[in-house]
Amino acid sequence: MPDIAECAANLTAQPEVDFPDTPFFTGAEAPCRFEAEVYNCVVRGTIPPEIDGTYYRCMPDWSWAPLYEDDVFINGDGAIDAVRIKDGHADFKQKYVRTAKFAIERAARQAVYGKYRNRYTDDPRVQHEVHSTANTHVIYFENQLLALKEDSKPYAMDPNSLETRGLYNFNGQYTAPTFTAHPKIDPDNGELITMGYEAGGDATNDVAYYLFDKNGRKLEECWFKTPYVGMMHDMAATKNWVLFILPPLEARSLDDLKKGNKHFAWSETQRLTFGILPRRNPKPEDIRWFHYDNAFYGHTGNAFEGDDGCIYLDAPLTYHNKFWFFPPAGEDAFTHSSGKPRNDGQPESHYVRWKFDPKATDSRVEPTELINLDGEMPKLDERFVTKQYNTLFLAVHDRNAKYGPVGGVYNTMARCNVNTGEYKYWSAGEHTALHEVAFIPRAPDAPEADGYLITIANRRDTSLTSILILNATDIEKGPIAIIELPFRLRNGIHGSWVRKEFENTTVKPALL
Ligand code: V55
Ligand code: FE
Repeated sequence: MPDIAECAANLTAQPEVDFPDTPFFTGAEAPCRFEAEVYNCVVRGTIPPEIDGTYYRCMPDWSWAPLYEDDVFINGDGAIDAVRIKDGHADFKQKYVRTAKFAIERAARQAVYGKYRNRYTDDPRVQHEVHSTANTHVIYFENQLLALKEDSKPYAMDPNSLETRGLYNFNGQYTAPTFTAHPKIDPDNGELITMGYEAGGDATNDVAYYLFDKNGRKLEECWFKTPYVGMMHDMAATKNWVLFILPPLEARSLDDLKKGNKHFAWSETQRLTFGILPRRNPKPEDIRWFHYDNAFYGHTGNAFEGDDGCIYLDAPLTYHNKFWFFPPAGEDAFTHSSGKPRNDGQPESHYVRWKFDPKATDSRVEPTELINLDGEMPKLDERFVTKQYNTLFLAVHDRNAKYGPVGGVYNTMARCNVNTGEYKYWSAGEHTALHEVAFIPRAPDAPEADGYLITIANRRDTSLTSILILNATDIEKGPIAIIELPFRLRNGIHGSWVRKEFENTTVKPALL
């Protein structure tokens, strides 16, 4: 008589939920597909009483088996986790963003949207302009959450209930169809510095830069053209400048998209390119381009202005295509060399500083190494965004770890001094994937990087997820509190810590 395991193995899942048998969809990355609420989670240790706020993060979580087996991790439906912490207790909530895609596919009871950012691969039932999965970052602005995906405008959500309120266009002031997942908020005046790329439509080299004041009133709008169409995933800002970054992940032509190709392909000839634009009163012709070699840029650490009038940009620099799942056109993602670390003795990546002199006559820039660590998902004390800073938190990959990265998995958190290159770290061990950290200041006026770190740990040994709180000044001791969830989450992308103050605000009604 066959036992339950044999019976299950012999029965095929219904087609709409028969997920591909690949690392993106199985084991620790099998879709969760639930919404959840856990009141008063099990907490080990002590959550410091001064921590009062909510940690939000985005997790791509497929509702339906993808129409194309080779679709990429970053095309899963966005689910938002919220961890409300108050008086040493933690309550957890998780909800899908009600995107147009989510609603249309629920009605169809199967995937009908096609490949990542390729509308020409959709089932004809889609018939919707907006393709956002809202799966990349969630920020707090104007008393609401904005769930972000760089191919669309934000989705606004209620910060308490996590209900989706709709697409948000800043009350008609934001007309570009796309919006970065990495806008910057100036800690001194609350301004939102943002942009959309491919803003003239798929595969166009138009970028729309916008500046909003803290109440969401538009201060600046400037459209300009880039030298090529790269995946402009992150950006940077200083007090007087905005920085745009083009890595050589090049968008395919409209014709290639219509043939069903992936949206991006790694170019082995395009150069990592940087553009600087005045933050205030910019004109399209003001943009100044700088370039380096063919290399990968993922996320910004920080940017600031020096006393010498130059602009500095700090970020990890990777010497191969970290987004190996977008190989050069016509090449195989799993085997092509551009997606693998080079073996010429150069580090895989390190944290570097770029210097841009607005008066320079030479457009070539060279990096200076700050921290000799191979890492990504840089985070800082966000009270120092746009300003000179000392401390960086970086997710790094412990070489002894058993599990390789699927969609960017790290298991170690480092606290780095960007001026000396020194670092301390804590490794969760080989069974655990750590999410990017968010920094929680100990008090509003605490010194830089004096506070706590919050992050999510996916344990492969127990198949359960925990939320970790570390003392940021004592990182190597590991978590001081562990919030245990009674289930497993998937790896997420980005998150935000939001102090308690939204609770007394009225929520704005004007949405698309
Ligand atoms: C990134 C993530 C995305 C995306 C483009 O981390 C770039 C980089 C989660 O979605 O669409
Ligand atoms: Fe990102």
